[in-house]
Amino acid sequence: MVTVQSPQVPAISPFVIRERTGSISTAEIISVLKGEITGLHIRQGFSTEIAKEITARFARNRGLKERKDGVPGQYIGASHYRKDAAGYFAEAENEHPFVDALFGSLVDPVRGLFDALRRELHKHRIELRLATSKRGQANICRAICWSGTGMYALEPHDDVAQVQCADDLAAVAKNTVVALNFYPSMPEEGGDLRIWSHKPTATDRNSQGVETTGYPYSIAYLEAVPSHDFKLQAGDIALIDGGFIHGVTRQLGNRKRRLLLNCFLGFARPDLVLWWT
Ligand SMILES: O=C(O)CCC(=O)C(=O)O
Ligand SMILES: [Fe+2]
Repeated sequence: MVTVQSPQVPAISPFVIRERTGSISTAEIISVLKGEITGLHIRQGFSTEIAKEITARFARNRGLKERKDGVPGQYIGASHYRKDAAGYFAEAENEHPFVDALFGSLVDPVRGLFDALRRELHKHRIELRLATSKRGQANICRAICWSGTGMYALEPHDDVAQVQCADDLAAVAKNTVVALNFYPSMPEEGGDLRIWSHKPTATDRNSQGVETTGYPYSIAYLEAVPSHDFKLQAGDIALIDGGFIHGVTRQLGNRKRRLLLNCFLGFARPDLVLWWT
């Protein structure tokens, strides 16, 4: 008997989007960690002067390199994508000085947010710290310019599949994996962060052949799924539940590059939140 497998139809997962101008609050970050908010966009969330300084430091950083793992982009720092814990923490240790050089002596928004969130969680007896192993410690962020040339500068993906492979972080994958993004530089047009109303399961990933990577989902698979575009500007901050499929639309206009500072965080235990890249 021949069985014909029906194509997996993506289920719609309702999402909650919040967009506003101003300073980010730790209460909102905690709401994203708890899965109460799916996407949070804070316009003008950090100083454009600091944004310019980080962008200039990125361009002259000696640690800037091309990604060689099938995701087109240039970056500084370490990525756990397609790595086991040993490979990831070794890369993180190696890249640490280059990540530090992005900020120099600046009072930067990434460490600012990390410190404020650590103080707030501490009040609730929850520890926030960088993920660590015998081989080293995660960096506070990585800096990336995506360079895909098709419809997407970064193709649709989820951030959870990659974590399930990185031993120590696997506990976090059972909870909300939050992607935290700061945008020091944005093109005149395009480069939107698009999020689809679909949180894939392991079965969905298998049907798309992305069980260990979560990357890339085809445009056909997402065709009937509603989406939301975050229109970003330099100085904006965006947090999303990385379990929902998201991608970055093509950049239009060449005068300014699109630069992202990115990290991930999530509950490893009810009393521990880990932070990694
Ligand atoms: O560049 C962005 O806005 C999103 C980045 C992202 O999805 C990732 O680094 O996994
Ligand atoms: Fe992502």
